[in-house]
Amino acid sequence: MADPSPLLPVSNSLEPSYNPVPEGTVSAGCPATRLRRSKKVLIAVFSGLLVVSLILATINNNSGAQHGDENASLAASRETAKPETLLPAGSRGVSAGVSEKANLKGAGVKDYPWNNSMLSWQRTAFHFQPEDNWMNDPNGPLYYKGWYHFFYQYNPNAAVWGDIVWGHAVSKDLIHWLHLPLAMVADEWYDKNGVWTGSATILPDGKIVMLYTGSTNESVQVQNLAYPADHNDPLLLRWVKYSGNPVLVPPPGIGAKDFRDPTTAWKTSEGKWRIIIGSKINKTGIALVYDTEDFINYTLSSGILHAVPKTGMWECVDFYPVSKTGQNGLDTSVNGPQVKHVVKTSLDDDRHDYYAIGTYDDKAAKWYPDNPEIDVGIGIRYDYGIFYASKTFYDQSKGRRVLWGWIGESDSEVADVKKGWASLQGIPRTVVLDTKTGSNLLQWPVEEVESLRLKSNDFNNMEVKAGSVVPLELDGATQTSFAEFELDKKAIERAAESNVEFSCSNNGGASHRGALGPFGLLVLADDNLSEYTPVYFFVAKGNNGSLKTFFCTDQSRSSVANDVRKEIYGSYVPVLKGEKLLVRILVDHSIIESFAQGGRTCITSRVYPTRAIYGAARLFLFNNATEAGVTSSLKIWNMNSAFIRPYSNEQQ
Ligand code: DQQ
Repeated sequence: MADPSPLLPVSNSLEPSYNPVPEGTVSAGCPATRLRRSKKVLIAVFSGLLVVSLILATINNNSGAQHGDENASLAASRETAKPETLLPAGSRGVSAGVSEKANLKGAGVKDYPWNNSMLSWQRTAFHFQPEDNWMNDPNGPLYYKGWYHFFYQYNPNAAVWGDIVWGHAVSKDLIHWLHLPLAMVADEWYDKNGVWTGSATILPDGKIVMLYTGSTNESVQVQNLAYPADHNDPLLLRWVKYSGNPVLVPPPGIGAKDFRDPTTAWKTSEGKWRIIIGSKINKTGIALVYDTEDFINYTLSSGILHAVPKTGMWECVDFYPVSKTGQNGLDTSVNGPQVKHVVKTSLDDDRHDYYAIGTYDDKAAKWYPDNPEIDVGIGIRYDYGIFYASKTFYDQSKGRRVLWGWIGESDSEVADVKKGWASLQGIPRTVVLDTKTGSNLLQWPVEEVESLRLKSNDFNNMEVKAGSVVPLELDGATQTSFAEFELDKKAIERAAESNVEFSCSNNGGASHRGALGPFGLLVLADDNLSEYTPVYFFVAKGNNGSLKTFFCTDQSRSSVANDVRKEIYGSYVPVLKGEKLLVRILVDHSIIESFAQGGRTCITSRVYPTRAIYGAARLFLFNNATEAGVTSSLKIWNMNSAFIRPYSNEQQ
């Protein structure tokens, strides 16, 4: 057992509102303890009132935030098609204080007779997955002594959420992974009901501290400290939980199940460390701020970093600087006039990740959105498909900020259990500010994924007439492709005002025809087009001649199976003067990740075809516009598989 003593000097801690009951403790306690406690509870209640009133004051100040201007930004079409057949499973996660997979139960949905060959095809070739069972949020990603470390929420016992511990894997390049033993299991009263999400901070001396949420034996959400048992071990195999855990309990006024997912810490101008933790008060989502010098004792800041009414519980908050000028990533503590700060929240209520760009006031411990109309949780999303509980880290080896996101399943839980696994991680993405628009981020698959490229096929200036489908002759379905599209300029000029009210999810998908769209690619299609997933653009024209471009994915015909979700989603994508329409797509069996205009708008889908699989999966260009022809050039690569397997000593 490694040294469980504090990492850093100890000071007096603040009195919590929650008196933890370690397992085996008789809650009646001795009279002396009770007396001492009741005094402290009074103090806690008083300071609780203070904290709550400060928080409410901040919330009132923020309450002017409204939904975004439909015409002004990426947020223009916040779209979440909610198929009527979706009913929440409502059992394990909800009672523990987190949501879980929406499941296709009820409403007469019958299980499709999936066979082994179909289910085996769904497993991916170059996306990170554990060997089996359930995975959810990315946790504590970091780069240390030549290895990328990836921890993740993992159920070692089943392909559904529950019994959550920390899985662990390492990689030299973020693509090929070696599975290591579990990093942390639920073996203490303060994480008995789950070792939940957390983040890593690398201290100036190179040491690592990990803060994570524990769901206690009483399902109270507390924050715990852990650190590597041996900092000389590049694989960071053994983790020690601090003997004084928990280091934080829900403060007064905050629900016992509304206090989770600590961020990576950053330095304040006073030289302290600062973290934020997601929570809510009534329906207002908030990020609580704590300062610490030693990761053991914390001061709750006088208020909150930020709050947005009607957004509900904020899970997995993230906070980081982006450069206003360069394309490099920034370490979390960087501040100054050359940076903007991003706040991201994962909204428990709709299970999507929203971000906003704004200004951070270090002294006041506050953050203000550049545009309150597209504040966090009511504006722009990282991804308009399936993408949740994401987390960034600063990769000091390449000077970039890398984003990990959990990609859940959209099939039935019955099918997940049958195939023995559920969930993927998206290909890690670099994130930078889009300095051309200044109002959105650019997300792009890390360059290392390009090392998997095999044979490429080029198609130049393909004419795709209005109302046509053009097959692309390729072999092998696991692909990555770049495609650019140019609409016929004369047709654009000719077209009358069209589809000004367009939104991806409310316009009938790729089969709905407008003057200037939809056009794009049919991915994972079979020869007879009985199954296909369109990834496409749609251009709407205003009466003043202005064009507005949308980027969408339509899963309504992705599978003949009935027990999978078949949503149509997407959003507005900014297209600047002189830019062609560009899309990059990564197809890896049951996942399609699409990036429009260099990563301004991204969509990740999970699809479960029954026919368009293995050698039968094909790719088509399509143009379903009524007026405009399209010219398209494409570069398509077959992709190799990544090595993702258990670590063995020979690899050392
Ligand atoms: N998943 C974790 C929580 C987090 C949620 C539990 C988000 O810490 O809030 O598995 O998916």
